[in-house]
Amino acid sequence: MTARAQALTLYESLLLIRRAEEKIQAHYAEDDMKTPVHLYIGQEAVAAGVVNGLDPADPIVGTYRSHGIYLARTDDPEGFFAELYGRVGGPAKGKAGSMHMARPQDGLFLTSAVVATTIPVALGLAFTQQYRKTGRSVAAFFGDGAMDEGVFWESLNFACLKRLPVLFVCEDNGLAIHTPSVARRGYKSVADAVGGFDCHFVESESTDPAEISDLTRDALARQREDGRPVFMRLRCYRYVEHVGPREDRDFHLGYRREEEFEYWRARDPVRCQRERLIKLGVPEAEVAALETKIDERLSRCVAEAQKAPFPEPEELHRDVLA
Ligand SMILES: Cc1ncc(C[n+]2csc(CCOP(=O)(O)OP(=O)(O)O)c2C)c(N)n1
Ligand SMILES: [Mg+2]
Repeated sequence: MTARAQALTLYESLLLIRRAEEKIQAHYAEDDMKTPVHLYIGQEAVAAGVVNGLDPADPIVGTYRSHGIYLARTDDPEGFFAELYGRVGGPAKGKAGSMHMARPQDGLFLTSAVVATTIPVALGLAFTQQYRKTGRSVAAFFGDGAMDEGVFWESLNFACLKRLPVLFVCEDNGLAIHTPSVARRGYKSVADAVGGFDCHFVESESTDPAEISDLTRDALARQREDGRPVFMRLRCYRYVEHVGPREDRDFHLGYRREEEFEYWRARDPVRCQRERLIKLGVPEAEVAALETKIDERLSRCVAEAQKAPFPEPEELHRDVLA
């Protein structure tokens, strides 16, 4: 793929995530989306970059803040909005909502509201890849808050011990709800703490999805060479409140400072990628046409979801494993 085509693909991926979430912000107050929403606005380069760097067949697990990986992996905003509106066309037939978006046929196996719980599941998926010699690696996305859970460290330990093909992707926005990481960590640095384990360690605060994609690809190549798992600490910043659609920033709560937001917003992934396209010589009209295409597609997704049927009452007990 040429640099130009790659830049366009990544811009489309970033913009689909950003604009889909802006649609949520625009419609949430109508109270038809019966689901909590943990928006990803500001962090898009992580999902777009890592998913681009993975092989499309590499399995993925994520958290309740997984709109980005869902859209980047599936390119299915139709199902995405159906799920948010609780309609049958959603990947879980409208029974999961925002926090449990998954589409196993695209390799997105599981996301969950319970912090860190999908990480050991990623190890199970990775063991399957190792046992069946598929050559695939499993990406486990989680927030920095998941590193406060014992199961994270057990999983890292076991993956290193057994050389499981896992890519630990820590989406480090420095916050767990309203608690900054400095108030939660008893270790000096993530690099030191994770550096003691027998894995590859990658750290970045890039908001350039191409750079993150390259880091992912390189790390996977090293992992496939010697079998050691990879830990990627990808710094990022969430622009809006922890949960909910409100556009106004929550600096008045006092748990984070506006200067941090300004620092990150100066490197906003979507705006910077647009600037890169123009520098690469993509005509303004071509970029604008792409933006219109995405906006129109998303408007259709919302309109279709709003009038789609709800699941039948019998569905309540279907797909339930307990
Ligand atoms: C096991 C568990 N403990 C506590 C919570 C409550 N909780 C919800 S979100 C959250 C913070 C997680 O922060 P992080 O993992 O950094 O993800 P982010 O919201 O920053 O993406 C917590 C503690 C939970 N959902 N699950
Ligand atoms: Mg966090």
